[in-house]
Amino acid sequence: MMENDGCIFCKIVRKEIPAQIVYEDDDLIAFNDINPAAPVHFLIIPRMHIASLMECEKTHQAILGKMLLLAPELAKEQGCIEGFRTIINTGRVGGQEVFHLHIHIIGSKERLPAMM
Ligand code: DGP
Repeated sequence: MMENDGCIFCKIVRKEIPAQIVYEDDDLIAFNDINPAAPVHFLIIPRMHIASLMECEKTHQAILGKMLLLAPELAKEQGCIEGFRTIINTGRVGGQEVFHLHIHIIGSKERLPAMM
């Protein structure tokens, strides 16, 4: 399914509701979580509506790889120099609240000690 009318993240993709977008390209969008759990907390989502990791198929291999590879790139840009957490909640039992596949990137804005 390409889009889902009632899906809040599809509405963000279509710019029908605002979000603090930190990255976008033809396939993916990343934006700050509305309810941040840490100083850095953003979500990477595919533009196409995929409900969750459980709905992913072989045809989604490239988009999944692209999402994962984008994570460290954006995390670094957002200030997570040394590391960050990634979370993909899957299904209601897995804590998923928004049924549009997303990766949480969570971390701190680090300040590395000045190099001697
Ligand atoms: P999950 O439990 O993995 O489905 O988490 C969904 C996350 O999405 C949750 O941390 C809050 C965030 N979220 C829900 N609605 C919105 C919204 O309208 N805008 C933004 N930016 N984030 C949202």
